[in-house]
Amino acid sequence: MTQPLDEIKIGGLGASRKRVEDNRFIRGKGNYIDDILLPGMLHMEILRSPLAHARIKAIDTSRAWKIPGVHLVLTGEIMATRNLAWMPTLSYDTQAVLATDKVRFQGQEVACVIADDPYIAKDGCEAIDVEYEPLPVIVNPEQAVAEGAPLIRDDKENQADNVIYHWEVGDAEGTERAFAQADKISRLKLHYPRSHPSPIECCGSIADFNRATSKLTVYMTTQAPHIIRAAVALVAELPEHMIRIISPDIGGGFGNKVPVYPGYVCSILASILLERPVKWIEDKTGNLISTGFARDIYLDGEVALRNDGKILAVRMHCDADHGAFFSDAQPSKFKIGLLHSAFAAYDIPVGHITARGTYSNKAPGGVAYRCSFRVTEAMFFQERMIQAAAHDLGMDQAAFRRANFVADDQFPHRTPFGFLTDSGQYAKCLDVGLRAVGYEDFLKQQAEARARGRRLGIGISTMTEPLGAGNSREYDILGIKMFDSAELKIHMTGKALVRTGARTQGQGHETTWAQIVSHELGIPAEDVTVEEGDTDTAPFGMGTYASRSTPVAGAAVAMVARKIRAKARKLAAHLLEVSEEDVEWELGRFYVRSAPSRGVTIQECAIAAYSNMPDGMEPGLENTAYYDPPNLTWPFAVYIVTVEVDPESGVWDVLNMVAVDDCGVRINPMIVEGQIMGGLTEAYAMANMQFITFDSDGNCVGSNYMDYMLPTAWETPGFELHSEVVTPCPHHPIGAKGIGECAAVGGPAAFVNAVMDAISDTGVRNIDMPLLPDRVWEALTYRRDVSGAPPVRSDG
Ligand code: MCN
Ligand code: CUN
Repeated sequence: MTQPLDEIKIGGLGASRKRVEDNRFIRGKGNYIDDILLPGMLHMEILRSPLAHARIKAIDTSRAWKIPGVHLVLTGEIMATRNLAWMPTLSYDTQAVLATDKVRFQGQEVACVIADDPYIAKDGCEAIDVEYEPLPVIVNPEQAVAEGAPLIRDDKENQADNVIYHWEVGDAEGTERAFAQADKISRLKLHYPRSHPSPIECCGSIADFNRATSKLTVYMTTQAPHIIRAAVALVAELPEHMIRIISPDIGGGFGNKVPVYPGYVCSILASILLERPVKWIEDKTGNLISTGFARDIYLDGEVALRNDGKILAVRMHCDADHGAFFSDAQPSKFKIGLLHSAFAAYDIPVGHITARGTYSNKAPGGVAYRCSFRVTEAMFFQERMIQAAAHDLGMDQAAFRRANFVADDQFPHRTPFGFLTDSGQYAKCLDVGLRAVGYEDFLKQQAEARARGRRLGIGISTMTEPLGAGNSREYDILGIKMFDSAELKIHMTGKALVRTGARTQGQGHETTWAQIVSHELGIPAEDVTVEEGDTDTAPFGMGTYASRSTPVAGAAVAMVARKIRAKARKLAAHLLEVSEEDVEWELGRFYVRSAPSRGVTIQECAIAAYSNMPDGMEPGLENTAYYDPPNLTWPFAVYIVTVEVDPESGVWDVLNMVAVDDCGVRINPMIVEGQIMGGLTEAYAMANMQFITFDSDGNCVGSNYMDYMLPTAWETPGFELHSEVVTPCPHHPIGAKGIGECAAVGGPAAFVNAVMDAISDTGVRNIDMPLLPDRVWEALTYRRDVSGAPPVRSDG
């Protein structure tokens, strides 16, 4: 008898396998975009606008052209001759590639210089003379809709004001009726500030157009190479087989590398014009002031309550500031993304959400920074409103949540805003968290400390996130449905190559996809190579964002492995000289049901596929599977934070943080924990220190790492992670749900709620993030809410 394979030992499902990609990263052998050198390559730099809103009177490039080593100076005027001064956005708006008429935000791309090296190109930018006529500036929605506000998008026909859309969902009348019957109405107004993904590697591209073959190859920092290829094909009217997008190693994406940026487009046109490779590498300030930001959204929310703690209805109005162009890279038909996933974990009979999007003189963006398209805002609003409601009712915040959660036997559950959540054990997660943090004890300590003038606080946040966009009935990008595919080739030696259309940016796909193959076929994970990111070799896929890789591409990997197993079974029957019905499968091996010791391994089937196949069978052992997810996956988490606030300085310290994440079956528990740690770190940073805002002239405050801080291990508190709650996803082939963003989505409210709890006796209802010491101090000292909405004073 052969020993059954130990799945953990071969690196299958549940193995905390070390990340194979780290082997090259920690040796400095990664292949990032700036590592790539092509023969004859030129370098591009971008001239950006110093002003937030101004008419361009004249651009004089003559001095730049004269600099030795300058090959090309691109302006909007030249782009316009190719119909490329403007480009369409994924949200059906238009965005300037290089400004022609006006600049509409500080940092907007005005011209590009292509030269022998980046320094000459930079000198070239400085030699361009632009004459601006300043215009009044808008930095928030209130200013955008004010009487007499300057019209930002005067380039658009039929755009008479600065409003992009009005949107609503839910039942307005039913909500009204429920509010009329409420014992109490709890109201909260706040601003979720602009935040920035800020990956360590900035954006960049190398365009390489070959006149002889007419083929355009672009190396690009993109999370979604196939979508970029489709967009280039549509915009440049080039056939797809003449375009190759390669996304090399990516130094962090976090949503920043989903949108299409002017730099990409300009490097492509420059390469076509010059017939040489053109490299563009963005600098850190360029990244912070001009690329896709996140959030910047205002909430006016109300909860209708019964005295016994039951939530009767919720009502929310949200004002979203999108910046100068509506360029949200999100695939839903909903203008405000998945904001209406709010309250999905709570059993709420009725609700109504209205939203308004407006333009402002700020860089475009809004949806992306570790979020499933505004889920971060949705969960933040939800958990801040829940805490305020519990406080207003005088109820314990944990008990209030438990009383309103969707119960385990209520799934699939239809939310008042139309989502269908799939599964979960919400109360159990909460209980695990409360026990871990020592809830009852902490409440006692808090009361004792308060009596001695010390301010302790405890904050709870929960989140459920719709991950895995999305089923083809409801999601598309430019009409392209959101399925993904995986291709699996088993070599004759039994080693394998798997490719998907996702693109890892640090999440570890090279490690985890191999584990799925290992789980399905019993091939050791170390025998499976994973490739992603090259549209010439990878099968079609919609890319990596919204933690959709495991839900969609990962599912496709499982499905293609099953196709391979089905063929291998036929080979096994042939080798064992029995009929297929008599063949049984155990991990890595087929055997004869009546004689279990007679069997063949998957590796023996692989060689047979090339050397000894039954009559009539096509040789080879490879296949492709497309996966159209039936629903989104809905992970759940509870985050609990305890803090101490120093009333003298407003400084707050985290005493303890507990995280209970249920993302279904964990493929690689260590990688999942890494994702949660990273997300909590970012959540802490958003709540505590990341400050990027604007003064009344539209100057970006926070355009560098002195102001916009990245937390290091020094600032970051420790986190205690819990993995004991596992609710397998009912519709995913291996029961996995996404995890990549959960902690960043649910984390911020836990920190803010903790600080608010510590000062709950002051009557202060809200301090906007980041909870900088001066804001907390102001709230404590003057007993008033502190808004973080721009404009800020720029004189310090
Ligand atoms: N995983 C697992 N078991 C599960 C779920 C996931 O082992 N039940 C593993 C996956 O196999 C994968 C990783 O965890 O290796 C993340 O998987 P998933 O939740 O599917 O998320 P994606 O791979 O689609 O990653 C996207 C997500 C997003 S949208 C942002 S933003 C973000 C995030 O990932 N950006 C990141 N985490 C990041 N981590 C790093 N290091 N860098 C980024 O840019
Ligand atoms: Cu919203 S950031 Mo991730 O989806 O790439």
